[in-house]
Amino acid sequence: MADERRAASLNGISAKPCPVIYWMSRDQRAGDNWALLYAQDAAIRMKQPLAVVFTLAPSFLGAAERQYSFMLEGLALIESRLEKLRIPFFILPGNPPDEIVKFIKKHKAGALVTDFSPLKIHREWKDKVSGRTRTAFIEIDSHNIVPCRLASGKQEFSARTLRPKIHRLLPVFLTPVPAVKRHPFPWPVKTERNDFKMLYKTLKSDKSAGRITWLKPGEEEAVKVLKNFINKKLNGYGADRNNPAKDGQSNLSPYIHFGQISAQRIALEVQRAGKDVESTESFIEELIVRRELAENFCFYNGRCDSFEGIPGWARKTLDSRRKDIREYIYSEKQFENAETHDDLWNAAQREMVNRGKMHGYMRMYWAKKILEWSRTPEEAFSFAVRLNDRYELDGRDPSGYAGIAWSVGGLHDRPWFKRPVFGSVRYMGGKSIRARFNAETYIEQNRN
Ligand code: FAD
Ligand code: FO1
Repeated sequence: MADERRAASLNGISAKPCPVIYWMSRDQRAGDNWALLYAQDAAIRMKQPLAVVFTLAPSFLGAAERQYSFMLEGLALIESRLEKLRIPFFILPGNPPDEIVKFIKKHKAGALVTDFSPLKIHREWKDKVSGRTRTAFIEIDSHNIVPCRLASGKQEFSARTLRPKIHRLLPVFLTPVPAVKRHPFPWPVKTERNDFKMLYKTLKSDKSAGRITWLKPGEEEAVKVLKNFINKKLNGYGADRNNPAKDGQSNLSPYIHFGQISAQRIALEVQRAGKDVESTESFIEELIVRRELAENFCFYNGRCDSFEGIPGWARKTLDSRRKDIREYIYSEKQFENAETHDDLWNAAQREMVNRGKMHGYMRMYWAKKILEWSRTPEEAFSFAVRLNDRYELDGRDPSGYAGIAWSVGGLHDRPWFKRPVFGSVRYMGGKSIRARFNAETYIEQNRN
């Protein structure tokens, strides 16, 4: 059964008994998908066919070949899964709002269902669609365990303020997701399979940040990575997750970012496994509270991807430090080429460029040093966003924007002792971080 509590009507129009379309964007999976379930329920109730549409933008927030190929390979696998469920899957290249409007008009859709995203770009797409059609348009939060709108009605101050709100609602929302059925009302015309060769040709993505091969895309691979994490790493997560020289994290963020696995499924499997209590709690805190705090930030703060989005106190303290002498100043190119004086920072940058995924602990150090070694905090923020979004497989995500805003702009944090350049934004020093783990091993692992 669909879950009405996850739904928000985007135009107040009621569904009509005509075909139902699920416009998939962020939750790229056939299983554990509340938006697909909602669309199927509506279609079955009205005895109508159902189709899934993905609109493929030629460029998307600086995404490069590595992210597009991870996404398209995942979409190819969804096509096969949906085919077995008698649900056609159309991938339409072009400008997303234009393409979806043409599609719903052509097929005289009775309802358009889409997934939730807090990002401005998706909200702009949706506003354009709402303005151009009279078809019922419903958004379903299938990405968050506690739907973002219900978790809180405002931008939260910190994890401390969101945590109790999330935990209060977890027993209501952290439940197994029903399976999608074989659809009883077939699509009226026979559909061709998507031509992925042609689709690749429509992209204007940067080819120099090439494919990543150590992580394989898709729903099934995501489940394998989850199982491997539960069996081999979860017991040690509490101790190992902050050790960049160890492979102690789950590596699930690229799958979560593209929606190839749901956070809900991950949380349920991790809890069911009954592993070390402290490690399980620490993982759940990251997966649910920290991740959903980032969603809350981007949903209620339209400038989450820029310096303008940081809290007032941090802007003030950084403003007061504009004239401080920077011991080193690097250009974006020098950062990109890992040409700083700091071999630990360079190793982190190389890890991101070569593997498409920098260790979580190093991401904080990496962004804080960009602030320390840039001309202005605005420049630092935009360098960090551009590099993160170009090279990280999980980039272009609320968690990335919140992570950068935390590091550069004190978001969700409190004022610390005053220092040059940082003011009272929390500082991270090379010496103290090197003392926490075997930095030489990490540098060696990421030498080239
Ligand atoms: P695990 O430690 O196994 O955690 C499991 C899941 O919990 C993650 O997949 C993620 O969904 C969530 N999570 C963990 N840490 C955080 C966090 N600090 N904030 C929010 N959610 C978290 N995350 C992204 O998904 N995309 C990004 O582009 C991104 N950029 C970041 C940039 C900076 C400067 C910082 C400080 C953090 C960034 N993060 C980003 C957050 C975090 O570092 C990654 O989510 C994590 O390292 C992903 O690896 P994992 O899945 O192996 O993590
Ligand atoms: N979503 C779409 O609906 N269409 C796209 O063409 C598209 C491209 C894309 C490329 C890289 C990437 O990281 C994400 C991309 N997404 C696209 C969206 C994505 O699934 C997420 O919704 C957002 O990045 C928010 O997390």
